[in-house]
Formats: sequence, C-alpha cells, structure tokens
Amino acid sequence: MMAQTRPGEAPAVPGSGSRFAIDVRDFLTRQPRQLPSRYLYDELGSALFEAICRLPWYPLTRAEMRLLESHARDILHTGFTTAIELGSGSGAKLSALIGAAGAGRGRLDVHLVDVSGAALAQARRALEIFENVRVTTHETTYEDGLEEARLDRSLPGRRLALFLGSNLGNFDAPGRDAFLGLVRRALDAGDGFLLGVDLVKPEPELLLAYDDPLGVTAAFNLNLVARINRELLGRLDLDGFGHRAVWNRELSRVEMHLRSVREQRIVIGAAGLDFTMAEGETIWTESSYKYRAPEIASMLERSGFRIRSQWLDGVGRFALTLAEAVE
Ligand code: AVI
Repeated sequence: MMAQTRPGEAPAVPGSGSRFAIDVRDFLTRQPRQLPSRYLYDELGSALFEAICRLPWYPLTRAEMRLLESHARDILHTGFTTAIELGSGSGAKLSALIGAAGAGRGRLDVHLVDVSGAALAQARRALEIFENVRVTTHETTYEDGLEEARLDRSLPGRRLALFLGSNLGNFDAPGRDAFLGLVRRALDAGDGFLLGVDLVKPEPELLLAYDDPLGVTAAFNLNLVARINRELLGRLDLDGFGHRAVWNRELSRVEMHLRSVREQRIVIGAAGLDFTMAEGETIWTESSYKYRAPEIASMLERSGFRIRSQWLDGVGRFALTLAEAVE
C-alpha cells in the first residue's frame, strides 16, 4: 500500500506524491497494462524524439516541413495577425512557415504554448530572429495557453491556431474531439486553424517508422522504464523488456508496447507497486492514429470548422489542413 500523506507534509517515500507516481500506479494496474504516452517526454525522451524526427524511416517531419514551406504564402498572407502554436517544441515548424512566407506578411504576434520550459526557450530564440514578430511563451497546458493568449492579445485581426507534427494522432477519439472542441471554443468565427496529420500508409512503412533499424524508437520507448527507475525508485531490469510496434488496422493506429521478455517481478517503490509480469505480457505506451484525408476534413467540420485548403504530401503521405472557425 502507498503511504498516506497529510496536506503540506512531505511524502514518506520520495516521489510517491507526484502525478507520475499516481499515474504509474493507476495505469500499470489496469488491464491491459499501460502508461500514458506523455511520460515518454522527459529530457532524454524529448532528445530521442528529436532524433526520431531525423531518421530516414520516420517521414512525418520532413513531409510536414515540405508542405509548410510550399504553402507558407497561402497560409500567412491571408491577414492573420496572431499565431498560437500548441505544442510548439523547438519552434522549427513555425520558423519554417514564417521564413518561407517571406516579406509582405505584416506584423505577427506569436504565442507558443508548451509544457517544456527548455523547448520554449529554444523556440523563442528560433522565432525572435524574424522582423515584425513578437514572441510570447506560455509554459502551461493547451487549455490555459489558449486562454492566456486570448487575454494577451496585442493586435486586432484574425488569429491562427496551429497544431502540427501529427500530435493529434496521439489522442484517442474522445480526447481528439474534446481537443478540437477546446480549440474551436478558444477562437472566434473567421479565425484559422492549421492542422498537420499523418495519413494511413502501407503497413511495412508504418512499422519501419515506429521500429527503426537503428533502434532509436526502441530507446525512446525503453527510456520510460529507465525513467521509472530514475524517478520512482523502480527496480526494473531494462534487459527484461523489448520494444514492439504493432499496426492495429481495425482502429487505424500504430501501437507501441513494452514486452516482458520473461516472467519477472516489477517493484516500483514510489508507486507502491510489487507484482509479477508474465513472459510476453505487454505495457501499452502509445497510440499513433493514422487518418485518411477526408476523415480529417469531416472531424474538423463536426467540431465547428470549414475547410479552406487541404494539401497532401504524396511522398510522406501527410496532410496539412487549413480550416476556418464558423459560427
Ligand atoms: C509526437 N508524436 C506525433 C509521435 C508519433 O509519431 O506518434 C511520437 C512518436 N512515437 C514514436 N515515434 C514517434
């Protein structure tokens, strides 16, 4: 059992009161066993994800960059005065868009929303080099960031919210619809929404993207086991787990799992866990939903948007959709 802690009192076991410890205890005792994918992104996990984006087998980032650069003028020369990027990371995508839009874009008030302070600092440096761009960072959740950006509005005119990198693919259907509703409610009719989403492609390509021959994605997944050891007094054996990527065709998603290679005892002190995993038993760590272009249009329409343009990258099979909030 986990030790009880009174308000204001330090927990008896270091780390046991953290959200991470509570979630690990909750999700690892569910059937099937699972862990929320947001915990993949500690400092090392974020660096490994940046490396994944450069892998030749992970085409998403390059496909989206090609689309942003090719259509930057169509996107930014239509009178937007404010851009709000949700999950901006290093700022590379928005920088590519602004850079490719060139002169004649007008002043732009940029709001970056991310939970990582280090990523926001990097993104600020990348964006402050542009003329006529004012950068404000919000180290918070998407919901609070949208609200802060609304209150801190400095220029009149239409706003553009951006959600890129196929981050939408990591939401399940209820989470996705809740997120799209949240974005719509934060915007006024006439404001824009730019969404980058990865498309369904042949299974071998999908599996290579999520189980690359260099083992970077495996390291990204296994780092979650290492993180539990580092932060939650875990005593897990890294060699006891293997990385598995599975294409779930019915649900149109690539799943990442950690597979127990043998029967083993799992002890995580700060989560109050002590149980046995059977050989072959898995922990589901992430889903990446893949869409078809018309599905993206209909889910946006259901959430209160009208499609202005949809651009597809045939090589990487990726879609960039510009939508407008409607009454
Ligand atoms: C951040 N997200 C969109 C990535 C994806 O493709 O689902 C995370 C990732 N997982 C494994 N490789 C990359």
